[in-house]
Amino acid sequence: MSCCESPSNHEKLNAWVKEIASLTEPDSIYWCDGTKAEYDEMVQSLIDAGLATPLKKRPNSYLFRSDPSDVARVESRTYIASKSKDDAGPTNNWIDPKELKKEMTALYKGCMHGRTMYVIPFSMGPIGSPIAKIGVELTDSPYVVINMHIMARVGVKVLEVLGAKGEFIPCLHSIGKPLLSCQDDNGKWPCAPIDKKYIAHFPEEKTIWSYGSGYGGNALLGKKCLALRIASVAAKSEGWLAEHMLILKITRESDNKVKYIAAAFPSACGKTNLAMLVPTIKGWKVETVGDDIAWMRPGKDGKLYAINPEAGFFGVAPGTSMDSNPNAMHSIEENTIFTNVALTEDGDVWWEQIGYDAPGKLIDWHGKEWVQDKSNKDQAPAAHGNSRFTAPAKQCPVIAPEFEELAGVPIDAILFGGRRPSTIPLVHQAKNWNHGVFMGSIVGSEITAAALDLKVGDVRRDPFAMLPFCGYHMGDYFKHWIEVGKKIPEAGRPKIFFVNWFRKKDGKFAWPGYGENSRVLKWIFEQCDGSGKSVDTPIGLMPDPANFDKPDSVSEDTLKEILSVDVEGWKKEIADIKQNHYPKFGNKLPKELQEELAAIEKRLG
Ligand code: GTP
Ligand code: SPV
Ligand code: MN
Repeated sequence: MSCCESPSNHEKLNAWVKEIASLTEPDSIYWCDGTKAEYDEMVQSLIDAGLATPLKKRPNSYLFRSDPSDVARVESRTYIASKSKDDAGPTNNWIDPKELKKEMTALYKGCMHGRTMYVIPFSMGPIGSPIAKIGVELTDSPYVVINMHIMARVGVKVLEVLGAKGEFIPCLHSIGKPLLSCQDDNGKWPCAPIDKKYIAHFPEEKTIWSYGSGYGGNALLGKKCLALRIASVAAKSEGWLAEHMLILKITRESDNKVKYIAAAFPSACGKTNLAMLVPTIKGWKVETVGDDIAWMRPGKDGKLYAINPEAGFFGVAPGTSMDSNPNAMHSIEENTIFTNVALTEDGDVWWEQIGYDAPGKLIDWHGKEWVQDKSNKDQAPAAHGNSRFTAPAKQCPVIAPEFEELAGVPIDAILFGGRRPSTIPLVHQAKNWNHGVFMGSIVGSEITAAALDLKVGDVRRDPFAMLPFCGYHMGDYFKHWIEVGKKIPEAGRPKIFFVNWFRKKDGKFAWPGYGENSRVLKWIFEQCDGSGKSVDTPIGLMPDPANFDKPDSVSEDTLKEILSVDVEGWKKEIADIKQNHYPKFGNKLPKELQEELAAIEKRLG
């Protein structure tokens, strides 16, 4: 593999590739064609370099172990470098773009010594879809290339659609570890230390510069950087929504009626699981359209249409089992990349809560021998908390045919949620669109291992599950949601709900979650259908516990508790929003949200 010649006649693209090559000084340039042969060749070079371990038990699947400094997104090193600080808003890190470019250019200088620079043309969204966007990632990481093969549509077809003049989003990436002559990586994951990592976005130029990390959203630039941070800026000016949402299709088999649901939960809070859910109640079917990102646009028929811009799943491994998520387990049987999970002696993967004990001695995510000790509650986990699988979406047994639908699917319901041990009930429904926007704006959740530099377990506000992903001022983002609602006629406007699978009672989850969440989806379906029954409460509409389809494992008392309004808890919630959350947005906080806050405060008495 060494096709240095550009296969593209796009002058701007070719000039940019040349410019970056002369800055970063790679040994060679390679234009990716997206073929299986290319994938296999790249994997072989990673095996030869001691960075990938083939898994005997899973065809065409490989294990990678990253550096301990490079296991998740790093929010403190993620920047929105808009010209004005105010455009980035109070929730983003901001640096003046000129200053940041100067700083990063110095780091990029010669940073690809001893490496190949790969040119990855990719499409977010089905190739040729009017909603899709094209990006080109330049990277010195073959691990990134193979992941991008799975997560996006990559290759020559994209260059064909791009043509000579098409628009593309330049995405520059380096792991930030140049090699001196005769050096190699010695089988160690190459990256830069944390204080040299940068995940930078230039929203006015629609450009992404990432340096120093090879992991997940820091490095697979089509995902959080392009499809959320940069896309959210484009969406604001073009009248659509780029969201951290799964998309699912639910069918009531008795009459084959279908609803499409989009749901925003913060990182590692259950999107992949809900998207692939196997209902525990008879007569219902759930299929997956997407598990992490949704792009939604008002359609000509007055409905809101959503596509999943991705082509694969970059899913959380721990907690995934045949019990909790069999469809994910089937999706990762072959052609899958695993990162930071544990390795078994017979060449398979293992992680915490995979559903069975560790089969003998393992190699943990640090590369060290690990023997399970169930008597030691403090034993360090064998798989990192943010260890992940990368698998093609088409391998999911319940992938919906609409996954490839160029126009997307019409959304009936939008859900917000997070990990809230108290206060927030199992489910409640917004009275109208603006009340729903209020719900999105107050989402809070316990922090998970999906970000490296935050304290796991602390509850923080994560509006719309977009706190780390909104590319502009969050107050303007709230306003944009209100405006989009106005563009959709009432009849087509999705209904908005707030769910919480994570309420705790006596230190344990009060609700069984996973497949049992189908009972909540059924209520939501019926609310959208007009056939549902609900009670009006100060916080919104809720099911009556007396006629809610309850699982046997939940007592009537517990159900009542999680389906009632905790008035005192909500008063504290409202006080916190008033004193600590909403003031952050200053005069950019839409008056509609102030009004919703005042109204709920009044209703609570
Ligand atoms: P990102 O990929 O980081 O955006 O995460 P995600 O929102 O897709 O989260 P995912 O579905 O991968 O779930 C993360 C963790 O939450 C896993 O360990 C799951 O087992 C666990 N989880 C998911 N759904 C439920 C649920 O309904 N109840 C409980 N208790 N845990 C759940
Ligand atoms: C998340 O953190 O929400 C993820 C994983 O989906 S990453 O792609 O690394 O951002
Ligand atoms: Mn995510």
